Amino acid sequence: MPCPKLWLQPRTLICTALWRRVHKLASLQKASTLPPKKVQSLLYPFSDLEPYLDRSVDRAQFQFFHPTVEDMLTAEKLFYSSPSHKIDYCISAERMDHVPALKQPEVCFIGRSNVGKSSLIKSLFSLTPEVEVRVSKTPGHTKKMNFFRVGKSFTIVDMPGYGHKAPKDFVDMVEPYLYTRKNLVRTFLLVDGSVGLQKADLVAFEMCEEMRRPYVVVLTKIDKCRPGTLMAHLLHLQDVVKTQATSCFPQPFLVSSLQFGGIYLLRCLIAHLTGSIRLLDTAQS
Ligand SMILES: Nc1nc2c(ncn2[C@@H]2O[C@H](COP(=O)(O)OP(=O)(O)OP(=O)(O)O)[C@@H](O)[C@H]2O)c(=O)[nH]1
Ligand SMILES: [Mg+2]
Repeated sequence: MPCPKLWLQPRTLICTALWRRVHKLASLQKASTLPPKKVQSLLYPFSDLEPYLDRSVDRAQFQFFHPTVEDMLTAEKLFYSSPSHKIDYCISAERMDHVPALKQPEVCFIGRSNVGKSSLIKSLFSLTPEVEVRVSKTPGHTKKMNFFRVGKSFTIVDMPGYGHKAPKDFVDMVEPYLYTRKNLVRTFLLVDGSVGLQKADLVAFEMCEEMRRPYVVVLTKIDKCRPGTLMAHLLHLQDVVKTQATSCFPQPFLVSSLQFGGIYLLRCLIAHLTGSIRLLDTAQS
């Protein structure tokens, strides 16, 4: 416990406030001190679902990207801000002519309103809590395309959601970006893992397929439902990916932004896709 007197000093107060805001599971290094089973579940959330999967189903499709803990630790370093590697909010754009002219590789997060796009980005940036990513219970909260720079390594873009309470100009705003943004290396299409695929998600799949640009599906809110239910949603999604998608990475990623499940793996995937790290061996299990 800090000396009570120190609490009265403004600098210490600020530092304490920042320190407080860093979640204890934000860093893999800290998470690794938990019991092994918990660590496994946080690092590779699919491992929790395996017992619910029929023996005949090939596990490989859920684990193509399976980096080592060392790789994840290397990726994690990119998510710490420093004077030479500044992580910051850059700009909010409503139209393409407001979009910043950045050359570094970019990834964006799309999905239904309330699916957890901003929460996921907030969780990715949880090692740098001074970067403010706004989340809300109310659907339709994010109204513009919000750009966050991760040094010179890459940019992450938080998009407004589609579906319920989407901004009126959603299509005019997001589609041109997805079609024309040259440095966009991957789109992350988020689907609510606790409710499974909805009609609006299928429309988003179609849009991503029309674009013919590579995208990855992420199942969010995995903490919100039972493993059996999540498994059913995952298998339905896998079926759609296999039968209807050609530009989608065959492995869906599972995350809980509130409990940090899958966050370290996703940081590593982003670092890898943007060419920011070199993996030791992706084929390892
Ligand atoms: N239980 C749980 N709730 C989550 C998770 N991720 C997000 N939420 C909640 O879902 C709600 C919506 O989260 P946001 O991140 O604002 O969703 P969004 O997709 O950015 O929504 P829009 O900006 O409106 O499109 C908030 O109440 C979050 O706390 C998660 O992993 N688990
Ligand atoms: Mg949002």
